[in-house]
Amino acid sequence: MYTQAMDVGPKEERKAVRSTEEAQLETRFEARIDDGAFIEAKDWMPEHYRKTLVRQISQHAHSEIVGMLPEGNWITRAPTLKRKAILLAKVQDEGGHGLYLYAAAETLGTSRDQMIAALHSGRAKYSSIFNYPTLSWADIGVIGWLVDGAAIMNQVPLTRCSYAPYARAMVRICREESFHQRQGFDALLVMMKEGTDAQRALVQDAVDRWWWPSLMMFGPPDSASTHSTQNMRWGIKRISNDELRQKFVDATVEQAKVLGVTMPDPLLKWNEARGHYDYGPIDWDEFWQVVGGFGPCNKERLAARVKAWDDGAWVREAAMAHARKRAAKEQAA
Ligand code: BYC
Repeated sequence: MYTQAMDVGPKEERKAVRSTEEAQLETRFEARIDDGAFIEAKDWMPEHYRKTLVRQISQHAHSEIVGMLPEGNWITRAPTLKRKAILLAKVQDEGGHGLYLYAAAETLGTSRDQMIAALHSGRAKYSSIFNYPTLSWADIGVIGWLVDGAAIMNQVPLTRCSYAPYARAMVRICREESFHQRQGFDALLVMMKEGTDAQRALVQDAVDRWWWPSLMMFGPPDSASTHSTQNMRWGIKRISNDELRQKFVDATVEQAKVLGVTMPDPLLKWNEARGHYDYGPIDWDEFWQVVGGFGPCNKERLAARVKAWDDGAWVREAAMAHARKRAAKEQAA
């Protein structure tokens, strides 16, 4: 230590001290993670942990906000007052989820404006699933059943994520997602059990179109998942992409039997030895196309978000003017 200090100038010396301190902080941080402790916003954390969380939480928030669009498209066309009220509440819930999640990401030192600019410029991702069109009323039921069902499967483990503000936001979000999944299943059950042949055909057609994209929601296979190893190590991710996908398949196939629909997969079969359903190959080329911006509705979704942001400029300006006026009044008092 001594000789090193004599060899280097004051600047290098400070750097060496800082990096030793940082190494100690990192060791302490890793030990806390190993103990299963939660990390709070003001705790020290490695820069890579912070960046990873901002990436995931902001992408999650964007998914909730963009996810309002395919369902919002059907609010004016819901078949009954009851279904309309339920759908309105669900879409509003998604907006609320986006806001909790932006707030959780802000605790990591990134502003909401920065996150939204990243979405609008196409730099930030959002879930692939929201780039598919909602063609009939049955799609709304299927989104609740399959898309919210997949979301819950992925999000329940996030209530135990090592970053406490994200974990806390997920508790409330998961409760609301359960209601979303049930309302979707209920809407489909009514169509299947009390509906006409034409309505039953609409449900089957929607299941045929949404099944594979729902399986893609869990992300690439573990072998191609760039972030999984580090995220599992840090306790951000608790269960792998493939394991969650399998749990979702096992749960959903049983529910499909109750509904009386079939999944569009001839290879779907119970495997006694594994104790799980086997399923056919997922078209990962389609997934990467959609993630890369070339899905059926990517351009439309982003354009709708940018337009909503531009149309809302006057509200933001008015809120800022009001805040300035209040601050000036308080200062004068
Ligand atoms: N779509 O290394 P991987 C909802 C990206 S909204 C697009 O496995 P990770 C709802 C991934 O970002 C539900 N991109 O990543 C709302 C990465 O790219 P970058 C949204 C995807 O993070 C309204 C690359 O592929 N849920 O519930 O370890 C109505 C490699 O992947 C997708 C969440 O956001 C995808 N599907 O694992 C109804 C949950 N999958 O960033 C419902 C929180 C992967 O390096 N997020 N990519 O450029 C997560 O749990 C994880 O981020 C993921 C991916 C499991 C999604």
